[in-house]
Amino acid sequence: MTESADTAFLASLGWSDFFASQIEPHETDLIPRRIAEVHRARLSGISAAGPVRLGLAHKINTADFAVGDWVLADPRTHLLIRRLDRRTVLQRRTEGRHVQQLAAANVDTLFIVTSCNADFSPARLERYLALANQAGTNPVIVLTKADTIDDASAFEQEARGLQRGLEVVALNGRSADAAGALTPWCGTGQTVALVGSSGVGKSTLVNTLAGLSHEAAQQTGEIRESDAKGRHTTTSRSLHAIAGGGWVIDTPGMRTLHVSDASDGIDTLFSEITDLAPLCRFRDCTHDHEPGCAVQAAVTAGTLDADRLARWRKLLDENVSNTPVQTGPRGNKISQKKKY
Ligand SMILES: Nc1nc2c(ncn2[C@@H]2O[C@H](COP(=O)(O)OP(=O)(O)O)[C@@H](O)[C@H]2O)c(=O)[nH]1
Ligand SMILES: [Mg+2]
Ligand SMILES: [Zn+2]
Repeated sequence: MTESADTAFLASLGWSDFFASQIEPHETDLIPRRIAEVHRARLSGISAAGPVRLGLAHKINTADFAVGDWVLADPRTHLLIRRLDRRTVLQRRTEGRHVQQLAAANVDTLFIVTSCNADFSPARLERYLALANQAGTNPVIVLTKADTIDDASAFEQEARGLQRGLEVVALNGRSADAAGALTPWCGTGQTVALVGSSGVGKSTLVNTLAGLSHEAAQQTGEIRESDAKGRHTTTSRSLHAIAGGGWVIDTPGMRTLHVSDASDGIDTLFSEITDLAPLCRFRDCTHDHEPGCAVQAAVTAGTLDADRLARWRKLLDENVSNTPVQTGPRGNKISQKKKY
């Protein structure tokens, strides 16, 4: 393969200057690979020729890698040399665990999927938004099953109010038009992931997106091998090609959500509240009972919904109680810190 074809292929996989600039002078002979599958004892990466199983040194723990990671490998032996820093990382802490579990890396857009029915819950959507913000990904709310109701606009409007500038799309995931509605986030080299409760239509959307380009779908390798013990590992996630050159990652473990390690993500989500804090009389105002509180004044004036304020407080409390004070170094989580 020529160098320019190789460069174009890498770009179609999401390679960018962010990753290229991490290559050290002594590493120019190595080749970049994007992790497509993570199993307990095996990692596979994508190459222009199809999927490749990466060689692992003894000290390597596959749990330290996420689908979507970029790594450098030896071009002859396929031995994995090192992982490149992540642009974004979706991870969660399972109750009682010390380390966070990785779900996906280098995801540009997180589709937060809910349906136009009783599944729609502002509090649940806010949890996913906090996670997306914390991961550094752009959240988009996808309202499925719009075909089952007369008018989805009330759901759309409520969803839009959950975060400043939030993008919201209502669609029928079973129709081919759904892929069209999602194209702004699914262009060449773009990576998306989906989260949401069971039954909202995530798999349907993945199929609609992936089904459009059969050739591209085969490039992901459709690896269906079993592990050494002859059974599929349930923790694996995978990268599927979608029409238009993008990629979609399944995140089966992110159906329910327990928020931790997300204080910056929560600040971004509730920026209309955090923006008011500097206007309160007391610097350490809890916006609960203090005189001269700008947040309480906004509730009284009707510009801030009291339920929204209550959900903010609840999510902050939950985040504090689930976040260990000492977090071990893990990955290189980049949070989009905003200063208010
Ligand atoms: N009418 C309608 N049904 C849908 C839509 N999206 C998904 N479904 C149906 O909802 C059910 C659950 O979908 P599935 O993709 O398995 O949900 P998942 O658990 O989130 O992966 C299936 O019967 C789908 O056919 C939609 O937009 N409209
Ligand atoms: Mg599913
Ligand atoms: Zn206050």
